[in-house]
Amino acid sequence: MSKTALVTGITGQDGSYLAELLLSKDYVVHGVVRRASTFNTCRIDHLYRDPHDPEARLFLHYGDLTDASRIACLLERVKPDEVYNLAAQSHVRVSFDEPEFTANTTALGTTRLLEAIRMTGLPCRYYQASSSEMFGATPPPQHELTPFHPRSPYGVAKVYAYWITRNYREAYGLYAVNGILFNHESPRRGPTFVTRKVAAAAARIKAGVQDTLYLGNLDARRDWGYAAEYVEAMWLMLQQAAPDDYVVATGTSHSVQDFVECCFAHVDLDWRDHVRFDERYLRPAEVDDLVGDASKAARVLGWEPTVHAPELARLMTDAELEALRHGDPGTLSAVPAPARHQPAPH
Ligand code: NAP
Ligand code: F7E
Repeated sequence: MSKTALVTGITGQDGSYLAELLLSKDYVVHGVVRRASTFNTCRIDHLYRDPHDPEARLFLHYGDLTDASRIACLLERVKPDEVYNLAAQSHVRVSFDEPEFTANTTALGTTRLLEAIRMTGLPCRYYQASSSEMFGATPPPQHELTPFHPRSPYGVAKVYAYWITRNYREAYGLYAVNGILFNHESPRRGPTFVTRKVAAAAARIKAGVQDTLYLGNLDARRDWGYAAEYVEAMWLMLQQAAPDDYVVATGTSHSVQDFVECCFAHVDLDWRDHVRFDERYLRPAEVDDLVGDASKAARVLGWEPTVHAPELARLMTDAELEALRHGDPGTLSAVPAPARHQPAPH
């Protein structure tokens, strides 16, 4: 019997890799998609088949984490064995502009989903997409017992979501886990996160269609891994005998400047000729240094990463060059045009 999974945030970076992984393991996958005036499914279009096709195993449903009754209906209908809650307003800089919306989706959305599971009484397992942003100002290395000190409305919302997940585990006996994932990137990363922004700019500058890249703080250090590997850890967390929380990270850290240097060097450019500072990309409070200790995930789950930041920078830059060559953004969800108007700095 194949298992059934319900995935919120299936249209995002991680949702698309997780859907691929689950389908490869013979799951039936149901994804929650927000209604938008433009299509927002480009990261999963390659997985989708007409639902009339008897071979179809991926099904999409409109829904939103701010809509509790819809979430409960979907749970009743799908009756999943596993629920992966990946949906969030996930951009740290944007969370300073939209703190209330971020809390509503990223924090309260988690409660809505957990409460719907509790009320329907379904015996499903629950994965919560927790984040290294919860550690914020606490110095590295960070592990499962490190105290939280979030530095953004996003980080604060994720701390709430972390604790409500633990609370439902302790209070109601739900099989509910927190995956505390450090930054993970890929060619499918949203175009306004720094790695994708830098990789896209390096490729565009090399191709002669852009000249300058504006960035904020180059000194921040992150533990960057590869998203395609991190979704495997999510799945492993739901296959254990008992629920628990795990840090998922590479254990290595690089500065934003290191990442910039890697991407530009890969296309034989000197980043200093093209990168300019713009204070709009600074945050009111910054997270300076994140380095995860994922030894528990290695010991218990048998999970270990193989891709580290320099290789990630090269593979992301190569993907941007390839997309430019084909003039086809494909699943890369479009290389951002420099002239595109954005409502707020990212
Ligand atoms: P992402 O690319 O920004 O995807 C977020 C997903 O959430 C998208 O599918 C988005 O839909 C959906 N969403 C946003 N608001 C929603 C709402 N109100 N109702 C329903 N769906 C909503 O993020 P990601 O990088 O894949 O990350 C997945 C999860 O892991 C997020 O919870 C993120 O906070 C967390 N996380 C990420 C990292 C990382 O480094 N990537 C690290 C730690 C934790 P649209 O496509 O319509 O916008
Ligand atoms: O910033 C600096 C910025 O936006 C990384 C999310 O997935 O990971 C992500 O959050 C660093 C920061 O990711 C620009 O100040 C400089 O120090 O790529 P980011 P993030 O804030 O670490 C965590 C784990 C999550 O959970 C989140 O959902 O880069 N930086 N200049 C810049 N950042 C951006 N975005 N744009 C710049 O121009």
